Amino acid sequence: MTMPDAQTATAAPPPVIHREDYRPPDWLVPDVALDFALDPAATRVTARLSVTRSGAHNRPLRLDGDGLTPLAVRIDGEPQADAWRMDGAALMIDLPGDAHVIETEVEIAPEKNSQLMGLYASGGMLCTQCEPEGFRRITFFPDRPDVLSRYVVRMEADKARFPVLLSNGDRTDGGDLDDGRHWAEWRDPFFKPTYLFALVAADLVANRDSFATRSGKEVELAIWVKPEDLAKTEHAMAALKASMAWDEKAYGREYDLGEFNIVAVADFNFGAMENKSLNIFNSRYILADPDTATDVDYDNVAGVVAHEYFHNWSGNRVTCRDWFQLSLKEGFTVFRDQSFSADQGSAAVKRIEDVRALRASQFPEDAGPLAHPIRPESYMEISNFYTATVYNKGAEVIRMLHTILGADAFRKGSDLYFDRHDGQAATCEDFVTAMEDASGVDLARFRLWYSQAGTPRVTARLEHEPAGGQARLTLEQGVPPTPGQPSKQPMPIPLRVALYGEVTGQTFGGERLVMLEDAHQEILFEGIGERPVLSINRGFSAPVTVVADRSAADLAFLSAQDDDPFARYEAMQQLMVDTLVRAVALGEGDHRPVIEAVQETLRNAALDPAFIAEAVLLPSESFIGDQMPVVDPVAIHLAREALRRDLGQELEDEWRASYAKTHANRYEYTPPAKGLRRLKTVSLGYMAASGAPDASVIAFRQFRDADNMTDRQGALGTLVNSQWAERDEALKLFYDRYRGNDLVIDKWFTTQALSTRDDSVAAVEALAGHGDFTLANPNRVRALVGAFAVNQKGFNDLSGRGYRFLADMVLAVDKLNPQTAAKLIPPLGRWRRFDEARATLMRAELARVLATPGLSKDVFEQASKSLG
Ligand code: B3K
Ligand code: ZN
Repeated sequence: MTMPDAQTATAAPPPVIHREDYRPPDWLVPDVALDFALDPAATRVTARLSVTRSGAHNRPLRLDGDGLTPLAVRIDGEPQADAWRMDGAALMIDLPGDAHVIETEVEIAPEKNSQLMGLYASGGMLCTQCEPEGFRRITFFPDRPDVLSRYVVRMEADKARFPVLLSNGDRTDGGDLDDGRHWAEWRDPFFKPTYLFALVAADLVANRDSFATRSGKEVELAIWVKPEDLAKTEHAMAALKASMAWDEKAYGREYDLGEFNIVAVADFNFGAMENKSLNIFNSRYILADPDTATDVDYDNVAGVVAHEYFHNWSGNRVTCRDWFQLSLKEGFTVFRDQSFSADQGSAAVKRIEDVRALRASQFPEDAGPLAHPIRPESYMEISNFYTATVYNKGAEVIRMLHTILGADAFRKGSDLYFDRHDGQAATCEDFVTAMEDASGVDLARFRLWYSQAGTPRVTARLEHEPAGGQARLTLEQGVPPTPGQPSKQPMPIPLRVALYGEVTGQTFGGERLVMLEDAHQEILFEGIGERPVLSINRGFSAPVTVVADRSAADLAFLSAQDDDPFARYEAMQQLMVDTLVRAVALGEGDHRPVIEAVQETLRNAALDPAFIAEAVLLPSESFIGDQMPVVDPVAIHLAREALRRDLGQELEDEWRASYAKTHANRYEYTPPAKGLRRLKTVSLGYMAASGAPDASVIAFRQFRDADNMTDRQGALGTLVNSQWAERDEALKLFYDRYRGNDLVIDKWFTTQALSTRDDSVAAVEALAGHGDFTLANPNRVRALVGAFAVNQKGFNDLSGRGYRFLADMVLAVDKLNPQTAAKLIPPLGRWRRFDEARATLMRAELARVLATPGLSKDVFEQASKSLG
């Protein structure tokens, strides 16, 4: 007998599910009829499943359940007491024939559902979230994505409380009942897995519109919100119509039903959900008006609306065979939404933003204890794998396919994939095979991107032989070890490369695509008469770290000359990072090259202000930390602030000129106006950093006089980091103005949680006791706790208070909502990157979490893996 370990002393660790154990379903459910007698306190769900045996076997029918008690089980219409049994939470039924009709009845309590998975109540409405495994909290069913069914849904509810009754597909019937109740029937003709089921019962109003598809079909569109929010749905509606048109043009994908509904809810675990024809959204990704939403919010609304709409093909028409294939739909759909957004505005700025996000969330994941390939090999709780790796690195992998194959062959591949797998539950392998078949390009080694975790590190060295006019580019790659993968094979890495003549400023023969396939590779360039400067991984053609050892002068040259906007941005970032890493190591730094490069960029009238704003911003404290062997958050903060101050002081005239130039706008939501607003607040930040005596007045004036949230929040962010007298007044004015508007009050919490002042830990602790703080709403939890955990200075306070606060919050949230609690843990898992004192404190908090009885498997998995 083995002794129980620390975890099993309280409860057995959750079982680990392995990809290689996949087995096709024993039973299929081609048709299902659901009947809901809706009530927040007690909803009766009757399910009628036509089941068919798949293959020759005599295994029972297994219907997953979670917290359900069968009140009745009927087989082919006959009540049965003995033919079924429970296996844990699942219902097992032995069936004699190959096809039967199974009926079950259960009762659930949506208003008690704090996990927000399954059927739950939010702000007086009833709605569902089923992905990945929420359907089993509604009724007994084979709750796996490879069981595809046609649904008929009948629901009834109190008409006054729930006048709107929605489900997937088209509404086919409905009417009034006795006692003030009414009913509706919805039919979805498309086969779909359980995770795409949705139902909404609510008192909402709709912004209605329509869209004519390219084949001339008229689609009724509706965005359902609370009456007071109706005026904030125009942007989402415009984005929806633009997405529908874009998918026809870019991918040849047309919408396939007569209705498309979107419902906004205030309590939601994620951003949004692509349920077939009934998307359910976190309201923060639907509602936008100039007074309450920033430009970033507007962009996010459009991006998420597009993302969920695009899932209709990449996810719904072709779905995933099992959850290990999640990146099949998510990586591809993120790539599609990124491409859509790039087409709507500045493609260069969009690429910079996407790479910034990848580096902020995915690179640390790849370098830490939770690293996993985009197609994971195992999990305890699949909800923990809706990660930046599966989504954002997954999108980079699809982008690399696009780069390697070229746009035309990629499009042939996606057409083949959709045609071949329409109506099926497919795998990542199916996707790569379709790309391979359509293009004729051998992608055998490319598949390593699906199986190997870790960010590859590419070292590049350029040598010039002036006599022979040759340049030799030596490339080396290594993929760092990650949990469970101690050694790696070299990956095929597409690198867009150009060489610039130092004197002429011209490229030698433009750009070329170099495929780095081996651990070591040399590329010879001929006809290079003058000293070349290396521009590499242009457009961020591969999700790798490049170490190119370029001088400050070369980086400054590229930041001013490169004709690839991303490479230009990247050169500036590298110059800043090199300067700051050196300053942290030596305690002082030479700021001159950065100051001159920033000055040159600011003075370049040919550049888009949105690009300038991105280019002159210093890299984040966490990204600087990622470049160092041991992160020293205090030294990084001080070095970064010193550089900010010098930039502010040395270029004071430029910042003032740029502020003046960008200041006098009336609000409009267009790419140029957005760029000006961004540059305005960046300029304000540098004016504040310079210590100019009038900066507080200018910041407060921007805050007070703003005719839009971008300017107002931008100014508030500057004020909040300061010691100025205007700071508290601005926070109070902001709160008073927006009290009761949850999405804006979230910003009030976040702005304070991100403050770089010394008192931020204490402020955040106090905010957790504020009357508006609640653990029940995931947006609010993320606004305060999630934001604070990325505040490098405050969170890593040497007292350990930041770590303790986070662990306390994880434990408190876990009791209500395990999914949201588990997402808070990763910052504590970065302990290996810190000094001994901080690492010890972080480990102690992880250990305290793990020692707590009754943990969810979500939190158990993340905390145990993080502790290592
Ligand atoms: N597919 C959903 C994910 C919901 C998962 C919740 N744990 C959102 C999206 O990627 O579109
Ligand atoms: Zn998605």
